Amino acid sequence: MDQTAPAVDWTVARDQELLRRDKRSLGQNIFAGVAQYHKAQLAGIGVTRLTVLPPGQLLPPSAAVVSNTAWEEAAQLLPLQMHWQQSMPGTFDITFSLSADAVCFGLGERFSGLNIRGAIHTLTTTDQTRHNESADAFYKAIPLCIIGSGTNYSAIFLDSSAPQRWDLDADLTALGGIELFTRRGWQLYVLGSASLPEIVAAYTELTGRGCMPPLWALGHQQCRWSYPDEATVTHIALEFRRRQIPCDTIVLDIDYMDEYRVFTTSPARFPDLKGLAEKLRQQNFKIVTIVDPGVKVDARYSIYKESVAGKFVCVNADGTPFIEEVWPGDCVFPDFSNVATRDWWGKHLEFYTSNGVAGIWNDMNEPSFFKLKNPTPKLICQMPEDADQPFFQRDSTGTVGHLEVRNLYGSLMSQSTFEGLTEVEPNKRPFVLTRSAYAGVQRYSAVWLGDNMSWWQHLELSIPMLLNMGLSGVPFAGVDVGGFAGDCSAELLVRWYETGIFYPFFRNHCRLGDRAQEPWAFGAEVERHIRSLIEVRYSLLPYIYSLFWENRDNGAPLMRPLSWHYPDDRYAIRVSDQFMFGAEILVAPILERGSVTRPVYLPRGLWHPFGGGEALQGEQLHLVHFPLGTVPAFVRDGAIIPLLSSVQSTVEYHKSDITFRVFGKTATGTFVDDDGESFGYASGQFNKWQLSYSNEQFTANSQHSGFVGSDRQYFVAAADSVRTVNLK
Ligand code: MIG
Repeated sequence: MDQTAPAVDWTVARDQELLRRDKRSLGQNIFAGVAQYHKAQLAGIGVTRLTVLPPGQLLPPSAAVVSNTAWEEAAQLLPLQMHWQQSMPGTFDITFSLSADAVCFGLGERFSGLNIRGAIHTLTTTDQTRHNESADAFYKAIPLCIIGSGTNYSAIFLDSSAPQRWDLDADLTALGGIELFTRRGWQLYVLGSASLPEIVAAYTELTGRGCMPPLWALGHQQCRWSYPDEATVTHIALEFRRRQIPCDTIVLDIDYMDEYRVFTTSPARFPDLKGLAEKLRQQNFKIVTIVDPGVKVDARYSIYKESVAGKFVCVNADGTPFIEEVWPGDCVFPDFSNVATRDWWGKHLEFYTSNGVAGIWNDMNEPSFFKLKNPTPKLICQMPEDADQPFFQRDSTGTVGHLEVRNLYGSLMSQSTFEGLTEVEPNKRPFVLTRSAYAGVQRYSAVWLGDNMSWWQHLELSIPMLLNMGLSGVPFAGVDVGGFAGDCSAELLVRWYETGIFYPFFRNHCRLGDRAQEPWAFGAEVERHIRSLIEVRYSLLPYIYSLFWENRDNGAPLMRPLSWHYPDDRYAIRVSDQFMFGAEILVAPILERGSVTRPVYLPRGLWHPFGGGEALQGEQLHLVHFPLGTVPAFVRDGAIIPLLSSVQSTVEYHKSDITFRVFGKTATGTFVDDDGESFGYASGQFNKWQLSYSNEQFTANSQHSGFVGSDRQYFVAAADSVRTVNLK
């Protein structure tokens, strides 16, 4: 969108001399506060923690760290030959060594291949409208970087919500550096060394893991900016059913509101949201609505009046509400750093739940403004003093300049949303989706990677980008299937679905004014391919569900780099265009227009093409033929995959048959079952089986039983025969 000139210059102290600071000689250390060193064991690995408190500063509350491990004092030495100092009043510098063979993963949302080494990465939440190689700062700021190779990784987690600039050997000097622009206290954690799975387990123990997602949220979600009225929404839902294309959710973008006022609906176009939700419920559909942070300045609008009267909003230096423009026009912005604001906002979510809305989509929460540009991170060289901050927020330490806590805005909005939803419906797992996020967001929300384009390159990039999100602790992630902006093509849409059925978060979304891309938008042939791909997604739901279960246990993401499971494979660590979907499925999609073959690297072992056919031998490259509409995946020999029989939505899940498909002569697997929507599992209301197959015998060993409710038949499919089994 066209943004006018910034009213306030967000970059202060852009002294060109300082910008040219030599990384290798950082000048004088002016630090005069308190630094403490501690160590602990987390998930079985060693962690060192540094706490830095400038004079007169309290440690700001951490939005990320939830672990209350006992820390003991440690020597003043950090791993990785790390050094740190305060170079200016608003700047800290941290340097570390990067060995020649170390790769770097993580840092959340990066427009990059899997290895993010060799570049500068800016962490300041930004409504990044240009997703191209020049883009650096993105919507999310997750300061966790994993460094190493083989079975030997370390990770650096810099827990500070202030802007950070990570230099991962950009000048090829085998040095890493972090510039942290803050005047407040901060903590740095160094994890490892350990294997990649151990590092992620420890990091997610430190910053928490999500609850089980509601099953429906793992189904297909259909979105569009915007389905303009109730009739269109109903029509779209009925088209899915009429065409027998499985789908669980229709997502409402900003136009359902009354002039973009949050917590309202348009009287003309959405006069009866509750009735609409009920009509869709009868067709086994859920509704998710977008909720932006901006609250329209309007003296007759109760949310606005409450927000100002309750002092729940961000303020100017003189204490008056800070006002900026977004979709509704002039708006005030809830200060989610303030607990009282989070409670107030969370309570209002009852507006949605009481109207039958099943989940909340938080957008524009970097926060994004129409006039005021995002901080220009390239030019920041220290945190401005309070007097020069664009506006102010409040946390438990008192008033704080926005830039110090900006990176938390999206996460804290998600927290408020998650807590608000659980408050209203305590025994329902919330579904929250957010665009902006900080470390730890996985406890509250799923994420999508914002405004991608309907470009082949963005399909390709979705793989390493989502892999790095998963390694950064956030498993429930996806990108807009078909691409958000620009016109999608028939071929691209089918190829995108071939990959997208393996995104943990699986949603088709498209921008206002661009070519429609619902599954039927390109005619019968394309529709037939997409239908069968979405059917595969639904058949995989029991497997996908068990992967979320595993994530709860050990933090493992669903999408994993090959090296997660094959750490000694020196080729696997370099593969950026394939991924493991759990331990058993390897996905290698076609990512190029007009292409029907691609090289696929299979790690050691035997691999079965997902759609059937001769198994392929691993530890080599294969040229594989994937005609349009193929599931571009291989199953590891030795796996048992639970597959659901065909359904139109997850409402049918507990009544539909499950087939345990055995790949190979001896195989193992797991199957978990629960109600898919309550927190009953946390108090033992679930079933878990260890599955095995050998000598043509299938056994299901019950490891836990506590859920009664599925009314289905089970089958085993092995070596061309299918027979029923009983699960006890
Ligand atoms: O300024 O709500 O990333 O998914 O459709 C654009 C309209 C605001 C940006 C989101 C996109 C959404 C759109 N929003």
